[in-house]
Amino acid sequence: MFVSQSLRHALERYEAAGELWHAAAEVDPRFELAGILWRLKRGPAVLFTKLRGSGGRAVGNVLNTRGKFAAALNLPLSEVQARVVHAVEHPIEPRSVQEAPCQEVVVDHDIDLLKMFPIPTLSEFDAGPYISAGVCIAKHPDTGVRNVSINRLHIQEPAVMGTNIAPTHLHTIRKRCFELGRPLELAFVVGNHPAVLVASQCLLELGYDELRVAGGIFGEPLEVVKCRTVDLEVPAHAEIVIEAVMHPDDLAEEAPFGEFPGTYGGRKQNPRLHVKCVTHREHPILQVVSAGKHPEHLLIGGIAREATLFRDVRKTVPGTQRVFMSEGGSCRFHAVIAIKKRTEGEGKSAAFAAFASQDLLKRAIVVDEDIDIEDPYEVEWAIATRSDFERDIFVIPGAKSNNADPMAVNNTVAKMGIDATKALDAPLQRYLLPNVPAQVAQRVVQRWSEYFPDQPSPA
Ligand SMILES: Cc1cc2nc3c(=O)[nH]c(=O)nc-3n(C[C@H](O)[C@H](O)[C@H](O)COP(=O)(O)O)c2cc1C
Ligand SMILES: [Mn+2]
Repeated sequence: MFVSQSLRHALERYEAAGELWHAAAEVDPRFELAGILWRLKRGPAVLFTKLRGSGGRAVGNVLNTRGKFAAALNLPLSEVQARVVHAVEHPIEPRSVQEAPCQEVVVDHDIDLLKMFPIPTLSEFDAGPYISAGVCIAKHPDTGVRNVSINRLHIQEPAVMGTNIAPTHLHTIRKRCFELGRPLELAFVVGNHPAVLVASQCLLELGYDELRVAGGIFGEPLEVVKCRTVDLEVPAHAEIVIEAVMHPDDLAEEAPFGEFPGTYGGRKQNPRLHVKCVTHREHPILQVVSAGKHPEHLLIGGIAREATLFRDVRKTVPGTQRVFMSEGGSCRFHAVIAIKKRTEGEGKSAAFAAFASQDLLKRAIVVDEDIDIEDPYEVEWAIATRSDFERDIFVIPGAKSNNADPMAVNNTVAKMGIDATKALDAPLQRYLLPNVPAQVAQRVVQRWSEYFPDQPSPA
């Protein structure tokens, strides 16, 4: 199965599935574009070709549903988690190419980002226009190993951007560069295949090049090309690459910005970036990830975080079947974990392993494999019928979190585990699900049109 590595290829697949709409009227990148993406928050991707101001093209809602990720990879939805877990465990080294679509056009003077691209303003109280889907490529100065993240970009001057760096690998890399007295070179890659976005969000150790996960997801090396003015390589099939440099003590006011927990991040003194060069495809498409609790931002991180969560919990509980991070928990704070329990206590072990795997995770519900973990009704039912609230719920106060959680104090927060697995020593009939015998249920389905000839069969 061949999946091309470009955003455009993913859009072609969406188009064929009726999952790409084209906005026919002129749209203002200031709020109006985001308003449309909010209204279609669980709907199709939208391509904007008539944008007020700079003109140019933009696309949003590329990864606002799990089904889109599956479609972009030509995979059934049920196989997506296993594919990303496999990619994390069997990453593939990128392959360098000499010529790349992302460098069809090279602009290294008179750069004015707002004139070049239809950069949107997303939320009412945002500090200004932001590039929200920029995949940030950096290199550790000691090891030369690449690091990949997504960092928002506030357009502050024609060729100056502000960004925000949480306590991530990028933060460590920046600090180390400045200790060595060197500027930090960065490339921001905008307009990526969904696999590259998901790879960028995998929680792996410092020194693990996340672009290798993109190769693992594709099943072949991701093609990369050398940047023109910085010593970095970037995905060759991207739409736009912004090559930039950061200097020590060069800070400016950045934010507010609508953030993923559905809160505004307050104004801060944050690093500035000086743009050296912009390269792009002909007629580039600016990718927009909606911010502030929109499912797209949540899912990009959620799909990636589920993969490493699954891997880590399975190390402790080998019977781990599946994990799910719900949008209600911002795809960061809450997880449901299905296990095939072998020994008593494994429900709690799974929750411990989950908390150890991810700082931001603060509620882990562990259920048996018969529960559909994506269905909140089923999960609630498991808690109601299989947990004793004195014995099976535990709270760990003051555990490690980080400041992306609006409830964190000194980067700590309380974590709650709920073991909603069946007791292994309980008599079997306690968990027997009342229903008609299986053969009768089957016969009812077969005879349905005899009972109700004029009615459609229920799903
Ligand atoms: C759409 C989107 C925007 C993000 N913006 C930021 C940001 O501005 N600053 C930040 O520190 N993390 C941001 N993140 C989260 C980081 O990209 C993520 O934590 C990443 O795994 C960090 O990688 P690293 O530890 O390898 O540097 C964003 C994530 C997404 C999906
Ligand atoms: Mn990293």
